[in-house]
Amino acid sequence: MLTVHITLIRPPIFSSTNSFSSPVTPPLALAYLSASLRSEKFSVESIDAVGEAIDEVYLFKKPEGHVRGLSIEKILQRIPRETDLIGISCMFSQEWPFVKSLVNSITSKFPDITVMLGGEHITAVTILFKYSYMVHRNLRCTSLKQIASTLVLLSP
Ligand code: B12
Repeated sequence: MLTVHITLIRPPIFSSTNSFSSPVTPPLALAYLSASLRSEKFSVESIDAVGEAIDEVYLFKKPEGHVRGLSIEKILQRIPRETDLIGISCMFSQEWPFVKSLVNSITSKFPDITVMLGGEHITAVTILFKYSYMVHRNLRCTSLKQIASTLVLLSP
């Protein structure tokens, strides 16, 4: 049976240029999600964009803000070729414009890979996203396990 490979991404921290702090925290969501997915025998890789470039801060233009962590280009380089599904966490609403740019870059570079979003911003604005979690290829799934299992069923 096909082993579905999942890449989980915790995006960099996005904060206002006027902010005095940029709280660096461990990626708890990725830890929980990857442990749960691994227990179901899915193959999982995590990209913690904050932890992997904790001292890198750069200016993002639209909207203007400070980004702490890996650049979008470096995140793209870390996505393994064998990945079938990419899960991106968006915990804070102020991160959404940046995360949207990240999602657009990922879907342009990897048009065949299913991208799923989750986390508190996505859950909070279900009106915007239609389902608890948005998937760019119209697959109506509400959990990573559900979508990963769907990919297994769709495989030859
Ligand atoms: C701990 C916490 C903090 C900590 C650490 C945050 C962190 N980065 O880890 C600290 C104190 C630093 C903090 C700061 C802030 N916080 Co805070 N925080 C929380 C709190 C209490 C718990 C979050 C948590 O760790 N949960 C446990 C982890 C495991 O859950 P999780 O990350 O949500 O992930 C789960 C799901 O969301 C989902 N999931 C996550 N990602 C993905 C991805 C995919 C693909 C899928 C399928 C599922 C999925 O699965 C995970 C496992 O179940 C929440 C409220 C709450 N009860 O959740 C508020 C909360 C997230 N914080 C909030 C806010 C507003 C802030 C601040 C902006 C406050 C401020 N004015 O400064 C700052 C911003 C920090 C920043 N990075 O810029 C709001 C966010 C609202 C919003 N829509 O933006 C919340 C929701 C509280 C609230 N109701 O107001 N916070």
